[in-house]
Amino acid sequence: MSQSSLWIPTLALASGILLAAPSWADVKVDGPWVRGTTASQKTTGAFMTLISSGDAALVAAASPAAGVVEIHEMRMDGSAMRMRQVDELALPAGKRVELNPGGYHIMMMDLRQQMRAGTKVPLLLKIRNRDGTLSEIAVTAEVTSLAGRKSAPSNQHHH
Ligand SMILES: [Cu+2]
Repeated sequence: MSQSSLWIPTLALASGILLAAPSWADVKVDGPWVRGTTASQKTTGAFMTLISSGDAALVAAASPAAGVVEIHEMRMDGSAMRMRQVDELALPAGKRVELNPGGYHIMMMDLRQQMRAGTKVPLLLKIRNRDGTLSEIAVTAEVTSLAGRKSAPSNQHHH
C-alpha cells in the first residue's frame, strides 16, 4: 500500500547541462500518511520522511482538504508536550528528516471533509532550494485509522 517515491527532475538533467553543484534539490518523500479523523474533528496531522539531495528547506504545505496547513513542531515544555508553528523545516543534504506524531508534522486545520481510513489526500509541499528558488512537490498521502501509525515503515525493511 506504500506509494512510490516522487522525485523532481532537476533543471540540470532536463537541459543536459552538468552543474558541479546544482541549486535545485531532489527531495524524496517516503511513506506519507495522514491520521484519520472523526466526523466532527477539524484538525489532523500529515507525516512522512523527507530526504533532500541538497541543502533545502520545507517552507510551506497546502492541501485541498484543509483550509489552513502549517508546519508544526512538537516539543516538551516542562512536563507538557506542546506544539508550535515553525517558519520552516531544514532539509540538510542527504539527511532523513522525519515528520512524525512526536516531532515535526504538517498540521492540517479547518478540514473540509472527514479523513476516512484508506482514502488518499493530496498535499503540496513547497521547498526552498539553496539559491532561494522555490519548487513544489505533489504528494499523495494515505489516510490511516485514528490510531495512526507508530513509525515510518521504510525504517523497518528486513530481507
Ligand atoms: Cu500541530
